[in-house]
Amino acid sequence: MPRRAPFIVIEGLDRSGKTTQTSLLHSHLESLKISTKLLKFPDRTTAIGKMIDSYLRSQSELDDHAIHLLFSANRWELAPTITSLLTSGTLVLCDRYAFSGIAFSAAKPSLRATFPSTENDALLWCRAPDISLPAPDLTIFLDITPDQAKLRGGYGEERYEKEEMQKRVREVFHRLGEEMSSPVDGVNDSKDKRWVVVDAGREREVVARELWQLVEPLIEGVDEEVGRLWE
Ligand code: FDM
Repeated sequence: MPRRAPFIVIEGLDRSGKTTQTSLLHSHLESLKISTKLLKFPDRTTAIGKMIDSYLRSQSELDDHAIHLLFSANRWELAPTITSLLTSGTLVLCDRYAFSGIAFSAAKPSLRATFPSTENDALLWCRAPDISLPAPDLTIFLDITPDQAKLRGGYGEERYEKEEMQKRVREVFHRLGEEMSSPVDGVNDSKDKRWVVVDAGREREVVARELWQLVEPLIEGVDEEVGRLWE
C-alpha cells in the first residue's frame, strides 16, 4: 500500500476559534508546500447544502430527523472526493464532520424524545447514517467552557447559537470523545490518537502551536488505507 495523505478534522463549539484555527493551520500547511484541501461541513454550496443553509438561517423548517439525514447526505456527497484526494496525496483538512452531526442532533430534546428508553438509542440513531464514511486519522476537538465562551462575546444569529444548546452539544461531544479514545481490547496504543481534546480557551498562538504539534507527525503520510467511520 503506497502512502496516502492524512485526513484531519477540526471540531469545536461556537466561540472556540475553530474557523480561525482551521484557517491558520491551512495557511501553515500551504506555506510548507503541502498539498492540502480545506473542506467545511455543512458544505452550503450543493443542492442539499442549500437546504441546510436555509434551515440554519431559520428561513425554512424541517423535522429534526430529516435535517439530521440531510447533514449526513451532505457528507456522503463529498465522501468519494475525500477518498480520492487522500489517495492521490492531498491532505484533507475539514472544519466539522460527522461528530458535529451527532452532537448537534443528539442535543435536541425533541430528538431525544423519540427514544424515551435510553439516551444511548438517540446517539446510535444519530450515528447510523454516518457509519462507513471516510474516517479521519486525527480529530481535534477545540473545547471551551460555556463561561469562557460567554467572555468571548455573544453567539451569532443562527439556529443553534444559544447557550443552553451549546451546553448540551458540549456534553455529547465529550461522550463521543470518550468513546473514540477508549482503548481497543484494553490496549492503549499511544499512536492511536484519533480524538484529541485541545483547550481552546487559551491564547490563539498557544492553541495554534498545540494543533501543529498534533498534525506535524502526520504530514509525511499514512501507510494504512483510508478507514471507515465506526466500522
Ligand atoms: N451542524 C453541523 C449540525 O447540526 N450537523 C452537522 O452535521 C454539521 C456538520 O450546523 F451550528 C451545525 C453546527 C453549527 C451549524 O456550522 C453550522 P458552522 O460551522 O457554524 O457553519
